[in-house]
Amino acid sequence: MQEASALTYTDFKSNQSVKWCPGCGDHAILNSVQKAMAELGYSQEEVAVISGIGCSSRFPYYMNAYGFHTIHGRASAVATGVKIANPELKVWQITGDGDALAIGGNHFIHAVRRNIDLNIILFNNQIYGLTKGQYSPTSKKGFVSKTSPFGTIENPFRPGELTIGARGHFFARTIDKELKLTVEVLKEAAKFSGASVVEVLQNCVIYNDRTHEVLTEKGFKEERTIVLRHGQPMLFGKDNDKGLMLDGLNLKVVKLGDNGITEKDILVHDAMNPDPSLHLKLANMEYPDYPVAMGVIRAVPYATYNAELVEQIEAVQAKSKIKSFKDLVFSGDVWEVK
Ligand SMILES: Cc1ncc(C[n+]2csc(CCOP(=O)(O)OP(=O)(O)O)c2C)c(N)n1
Ligand code: SF4
Ligand SMILES: [Mg+2]
Repeated sequence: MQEASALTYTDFKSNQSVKWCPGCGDHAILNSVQKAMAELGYSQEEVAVISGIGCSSRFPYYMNAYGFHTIHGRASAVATGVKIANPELKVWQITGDGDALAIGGNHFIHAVRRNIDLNIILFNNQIYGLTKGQYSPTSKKGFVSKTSPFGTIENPFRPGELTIGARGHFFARTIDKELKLTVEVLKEAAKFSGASVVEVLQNCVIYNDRTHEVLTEKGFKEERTIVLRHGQPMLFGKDNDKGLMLDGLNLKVVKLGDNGITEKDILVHDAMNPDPSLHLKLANMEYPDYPVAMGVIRAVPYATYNAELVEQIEAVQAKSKIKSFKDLVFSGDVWEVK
């Protein structure tokens, strides 16, 4: 894949006026996606952006590329069809926490399990934005909303846990405000062959403002998040003096220098390990017990459904008398081989 494009990010902007609320995190994600596509060397006609329904799902209107704003919860189903019908297309699926994990939960887990080559960007604002503030499957337990006036009494999905539990091979996390990291992660997801799920923590200024603020607060974000990079030690903190170690089967936060701990004792990130155990623990880390993991947590190469489907069709066709419809004749009410 070519890295430098003749196109710039503005070439991926459509002529539509962007209708998201001022200050919505979706604006930054749109810019990051456009920048990533330009840096990946994409041309507009090789990209299809498929969404469901939600504020985030308005995304295809704002992209100068092929696109389809489909129906609620069905982004994965339509994106699957698009990829299978034209495997050459680079298919980016845009979906919200409601669209992907409530009404579309079933389609989402099966697209992930099948490892269809899609770039699934999951906008997680922990709320239904478009329908004006109902709680979603990722809202924190106890969250007060129009549909939970006394607080929710259910545990939220954790998108990373769900993706890995559905036998997903790629999961990454980033946050709307961190444009550089988002572009980096989106490019990694695009280069990965298979279903890449990128959870983007997104702020809805109207119905769930500041829900992720604890992770972006100036002066604290380095203490409350850890950016994982394949092959690098799991270090974090303003002075890069904290790290992660294993304590039995659990992760433990340690400080370099305490009890003689040196960088050599710190875990090195292996995003390509097929064993999902450690990736699951990293994806599930929550503040304040742990820093929240950002970056590519899991990226394990594996056969894709779309490639295997093409191979299977070719293998069956090679042995079959039927090469095309021309080899068939309609006889009575059935098709028969000529
Ligand atoms: C079949 C169907 N059921 C319900 C709705 C109403 N509806 C539209 S968007 C939405 C939730 C959107 O939430 P999310 O996917 O998190 O997107 P956001 O607006 O937060 O970006 C719902 C329930 C619908 N459009 N179609
Ligand atoms: S309602 Fe929330 S998610 Fe929707 S556009 Fe406005 S700020 Fe963004
Ligand atoms: Mg939402």
